[in-house]
Amino acid sequence: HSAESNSSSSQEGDVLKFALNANNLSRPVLREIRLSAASSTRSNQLSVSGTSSSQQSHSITYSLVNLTSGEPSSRERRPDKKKYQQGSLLFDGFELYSYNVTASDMISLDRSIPDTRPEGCSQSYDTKQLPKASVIICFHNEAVSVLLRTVHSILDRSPAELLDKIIVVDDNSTIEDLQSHLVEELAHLSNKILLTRTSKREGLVRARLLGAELATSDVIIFLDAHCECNVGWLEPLLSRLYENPQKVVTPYIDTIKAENFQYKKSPERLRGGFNWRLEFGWRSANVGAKPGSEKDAIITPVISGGLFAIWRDYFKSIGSYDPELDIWGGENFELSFKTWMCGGSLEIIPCSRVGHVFRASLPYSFSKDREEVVLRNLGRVASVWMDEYADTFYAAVNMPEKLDLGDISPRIQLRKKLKCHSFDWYLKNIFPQLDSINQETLHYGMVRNQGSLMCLDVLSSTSDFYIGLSPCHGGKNQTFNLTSNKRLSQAEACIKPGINKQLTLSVCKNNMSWVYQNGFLRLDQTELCLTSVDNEAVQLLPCDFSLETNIVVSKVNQSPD
Ligand code: UD2
Ligand code: MN
Repeated sequence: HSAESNSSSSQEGDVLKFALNANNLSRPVLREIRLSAASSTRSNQLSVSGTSSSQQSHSITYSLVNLTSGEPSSRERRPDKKKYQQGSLLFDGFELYSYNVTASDMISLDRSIPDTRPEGCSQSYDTKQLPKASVIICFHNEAVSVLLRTVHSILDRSPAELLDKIIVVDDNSTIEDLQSHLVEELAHLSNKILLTRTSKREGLVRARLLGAELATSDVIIFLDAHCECNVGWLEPLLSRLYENPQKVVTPYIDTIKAENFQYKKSPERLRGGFNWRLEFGWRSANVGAKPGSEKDAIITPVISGGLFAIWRDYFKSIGSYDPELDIWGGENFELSFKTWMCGGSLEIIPCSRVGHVFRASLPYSFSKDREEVVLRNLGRVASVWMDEYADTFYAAVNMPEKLDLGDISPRIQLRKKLKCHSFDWYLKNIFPQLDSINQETLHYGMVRNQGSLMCLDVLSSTSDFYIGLSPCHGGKNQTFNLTSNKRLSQAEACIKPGINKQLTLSVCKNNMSWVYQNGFLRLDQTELCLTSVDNEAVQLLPCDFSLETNIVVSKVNQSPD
């Protein structure tokens, strides 16, 4: 794309303010670029490196408003932090959104995206018999073009007779102008759209609950504010729910890259999983399950949380969400555990594809300490739903004792009323793959070097894992499981001797037994112990029980100090 300057005096370093007119933006968006040597050419032609993953042609016109150097205009919605890169237009906006807002602004709101459905998905559905759905989108400080593209993709790719409303809940966004801009943009799009705003920041759970209350359709579907629904996304979800109203179904989530908004098909046959810290992760669906054809529904122990469809009545009947969950985190576990434990099921539908911008970090404020907010949410969920296994969660995260979970009695009541299975049942029947801490576990948690604040740590996570010491933090790489059958493991891998007296992590085999003796870890059948070298490296050296350098295992849930 190129733009022509009406001034002949532009030079390197000047800031060029311009209005960006993209398809379907009802008014131009003001942007700035700083001229670099490459761009301030004789003819004043700017070469602009833009990104367009669209297969559809669309025009972007830069109409030049002014050419000045100086402060950004007051209408600039971006924070004042400077993010310009010489020679590149793609100043991004990562601090505010954790995605490249400029790239999004340049792409048509109605772009076409690759049809990523596996073969055999394009069957037609009898839409007359399917329930109608309302889509609920909650957001806090999302970029207008990103949110609008989410809405456009729903309107463009849903059969009108199946779409009741699109309910957009602004969770008290603080970015100037966002609300008025949106009201204007959304109003003329469709009369199915309902925009509402919370009077204070509620967090995504209460914002969703508010959205759900405004819905009157049989089915509700939640989406994040940075999604794109793909062709035929809606019918397979509704058809599955029509067959069984006690299911929670999610589309198969493709990836929209945060750097350039490229839409990418995700690897096939993944489902949700988690570890003892209740951290969600994608796992292969073919482990411990009958391999299915690519288009078959995938049963999942847990959903990632943002994108799912559910009968409105069923959502209510299982107690929707715990309204005490704040800002972000935990609600996907609450919904997943109780769905399974109280008689329902969770499925991912590969024929329904929706792209989502996976962000490397959450850009918004948490009002309180972020880790505490998330831990409190997870603590509430664990305390209500995980029975005796809640202790394992507490041990794994080093739950601060002072953390007040608030009143959980209404949720305990709910669980009683629903007459649900135990968490033990869930683990045995739905997620037996969870690295099990059971009767075999002797110690779980950090392995701390006696007298220091250094802990055993898996220091490299590429092909070459090796074990060393680093300051104790209790994170994933410092969490080990010592079992009565003498395994010292992390997740599904075991610690074993490597080259040069070093230790590595690899597939568990019989010859890697450890004996925990007088606080020392000795390799079974040998006189070699885990030993710290300069409180930094870890080697397998002859045991010397008088040596202070030998490593002492700290007990479950013991904090570094
Ligand atoms: C994942 C889920 C997300 C949610 C979260 C756990 C997917 C793709 N995403 O995180 O939906 O389940 O895990 O809680 O499965 N928002 C508000 N108010 C807030 C904070 C966020 O409305 O105070 C909005 C936000 O603008 C977005 C949605 O909630 O539309 C989810 O937030 P996110 O995208 O930051 O979370 P994500 O995708 O990392
Ligand atoms: Mn998201």
